[in-house]
Formats: sequence, C-alpha cells, structure tokens
Amino acid sequence: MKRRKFLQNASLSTLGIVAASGVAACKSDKDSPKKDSKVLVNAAKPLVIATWRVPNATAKAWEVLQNGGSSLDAVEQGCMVEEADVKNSSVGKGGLPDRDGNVTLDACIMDKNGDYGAVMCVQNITHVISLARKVMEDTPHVIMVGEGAEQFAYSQGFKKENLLTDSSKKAWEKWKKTSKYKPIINIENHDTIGMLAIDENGDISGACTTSGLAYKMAGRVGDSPVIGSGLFIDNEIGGCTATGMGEEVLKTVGAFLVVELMRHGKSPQAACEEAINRIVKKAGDRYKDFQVGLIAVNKQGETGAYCIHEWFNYNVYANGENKNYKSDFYNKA
Ligand code: SD4
Repeated sequence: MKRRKFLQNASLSTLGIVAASGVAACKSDKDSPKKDSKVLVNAAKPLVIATWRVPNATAKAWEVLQNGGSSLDAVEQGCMVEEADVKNSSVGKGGLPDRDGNVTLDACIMDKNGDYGAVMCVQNITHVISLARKVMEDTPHVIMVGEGAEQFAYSQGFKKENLLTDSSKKAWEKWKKTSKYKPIINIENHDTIGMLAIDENGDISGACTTSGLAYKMAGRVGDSPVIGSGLFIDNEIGGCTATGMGEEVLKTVGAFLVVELMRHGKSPQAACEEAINRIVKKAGDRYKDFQVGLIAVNKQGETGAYCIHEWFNYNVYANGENKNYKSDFYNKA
C-alpha cells in the first residue's frame, strides 16, 4: 500500500489528535479475513523480511548473511541503511520531528538468545539501532531513554549529529502553519523499518527503528522499541514486527501475540491475521481511524503479513531474490 494512503487511514485519536484528511477509500471486505493456511514465501533460509519498500536495507542484510554473518548483524546493518537515508522521513536522520521540532528516535533489537536492547526518545544520534545493541550487549540494562541514552552513546563513540534536515524542518514549519498547531497525521510518516532475519544456522533476530509519529507530543514513545509490541523474537518459534499506529499495537502486545499464536500452531500468515483481528475487535468503532501492519516469520522460514484497511508493502530477500510484496488486509467497511 502506498504509505500516503496508509497514513491517511491513521489518526492519533488515542492522543486526541485528529486526522485532517479523513479516511481513505477502503476496499471491499469480501474475502477478509483470509484463510489460515496462506504462506507467502515458502520456507526459505537464509531470509530477510522488512516492513515497507526497503530494498537497499534488505539487500544489505542479505549481503551480511551471504558472507556468513549472523542474523543479528544482518538486521542491525540492514536497519542502519534506512537510518542513514535522509529521504526516509520516519527513520533516523531526516525523520520528522515532534511538535516542538525535535527529532526523537526509538529503536530495539532482539537476538536468538531472547536478549533485548532498546533506546527511546533519543536525540542527535543517527544509528539508534546500534545504540540499542550496545544497551543489550554492553550494559546490565535493557532499556535506556532520552538524555541518559544519548550520553551513553557518546561514551561509546557515537557521533553527535543534527537529525533535522532542511526538508523535514520545512515540513514541520508548514505543518505548524496549516494545522495551527493542531497535530494532524503526516502522510509521509510511515516507513518505520521492522526487520526479521534467519541466518545460515537457522537463528532468528529482529530489529525495529523509527522516528515515531510525526509531530507527536514531546516524550511520546510508540510500539517500535517496546519488547513484545513492535518486535518479538523467540528463536524456537519465529519473530514478528509491526508498523502503524503504535498505541494500538502496544495495547494488544502485537508482536508477542503473533509469536505466541505461531507457538500454538498457526502459520505466520494466520497468526498475523488473528492478531490484526484482535486489534480491530478491541478497537471497536475506532478501527476505522487507524492502521496497523504486521509481518512475521517462523523457524521454517515461512512468512506472513497482514494489515488493516488496505495492503502495505514489505520486502523479502530469499532464495537470492529481493522482492517487494503487498500484504493482504482486513477491511470490514
Ligand atoms: C510508532 N509504529 O511510533 C510507529 C510508527 C510507524 O511507520 O510505524 N511508522 O507508533
């Protein structure tokens, strides 16, 4: 799904924030939710899967795997590609700021041992995914936030960088004018990268990195850096990562839910569908105001992807091919 549409379908209702452009036209509901058994990629290993159209990121992760690297190195280096890309306005440098004009980043990483590291609301550091890995590997903690995380980054040799590019500054200034400081959904704010990889040894890792929702309230953190919500890995079972309205993913612990459903025998596709159905059910009427997309992989290298309202893009690098797919979607309208 084009991210423009995806965002038009989202609203910050949980924050009292109203979407200015309304809800995009929905497709018919005839066949959703889909049946249990659909598997979009057949049992491939090694494999990389990531949210949105991120061929350069999946190519980098694949290169790491081809050189015998671990799935952990693959997801970190894959995500770094998007963090460095100033054209991606939802991740790293060039990410859109909060309503006060500050770019604050969230990221987390999880490895085959079930170890996890996260940073939240960090300014001035581009590669927060690497910082999350440092938290995981080099501190006794699992989560660091704000100023403390930033200081830890400098102590580890990370560079201080201005993450607000000219174009994101312009977009923010324009937003302030047209919205009269009433936050609206920014239509370019959906390229958060969540990435899952399986390496030659069959070990699974995952990573997720984002600037969060554009023009969010200062201090707001979404699902992306939160274990079990934006990302969850269980090396015995599989992994899942999310994109979209973080508040809704958090309330259903979306990624953990998908992995647990796979543990109980669901395919990755069926598990993503059930989790999305759960989110829709819990949201009731609010369902029409937001969007969430999930991708998952199991230990066998089967993948799944599902979304609310309309399809979203995701990238898979498997069997030597780097392809972009459209997810299936739930739409009861
Ligand atoms: C968040 N889930 O901060 C993220 C937003 C997102 O693409 O996915 N943007 O809620």
